[in-house]
Amino acid sequence: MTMTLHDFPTSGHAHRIRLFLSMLGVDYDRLTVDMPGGGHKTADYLRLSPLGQVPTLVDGEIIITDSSAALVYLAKKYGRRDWLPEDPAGAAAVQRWLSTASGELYRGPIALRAARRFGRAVDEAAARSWSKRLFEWMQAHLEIETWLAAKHATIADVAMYSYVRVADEGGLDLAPYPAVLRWLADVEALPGFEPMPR
Ligand SMILES: N[C@@H](CCC(=O)N[C@@H](CS)C(=O)NCC(=O)O)C(=O)O
Repeated sequence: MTMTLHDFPTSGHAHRIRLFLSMLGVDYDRLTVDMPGGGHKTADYLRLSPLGQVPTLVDGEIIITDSSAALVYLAKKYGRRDWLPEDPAGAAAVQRWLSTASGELYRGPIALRAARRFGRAVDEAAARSWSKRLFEWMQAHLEIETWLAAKHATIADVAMYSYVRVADEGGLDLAPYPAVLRWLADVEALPGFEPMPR
């Protein structure tokens, strides 16, 4: 049975999953949720996703309502240990960045983009401060390492890519972080890459 991704084009959370499915070469059906019309808060959609959030990945009986969880699921399902190492240190290194994708990335660049593009009420000073701390850390890490969590690309890179790529939509300039720009280009050169819509 073909998997279905409930998504929204400008959602970076949804893009993470589309990007990984494309890199894996896996076919799936795509259903656009009418978020501007409140389609993510209807009774039908809330039965799938109790928090009323996009994306949701449905694979038969299995329903996954979080982008990081979906990346883990797909890596495990398709047996891709290169994308999700199973040794203790390797798995922890990936998890470190999955947590960052739901934590500091969300509090910083994602919040600023949501404020500018979708009018979300945001503490801009706090979001700018989180963004600076995050990008300084990524810059220092990527000056030494090619990828975020291993000597090769992993789902950590997929999870972090989408919203870092469109950080400028939140008024953030990546020019002071050349190693981050180099890393973005390296993700874009991976087989099966699919761009984040603007
Ligand atoms: N933890 C979720 C967060 C998803 C998320 O925040 N989605 C946004 C759209 S990009 C959303 O549905 N916001 C509406 C809401 O939270 O009510 C994930 O990683 O997939």
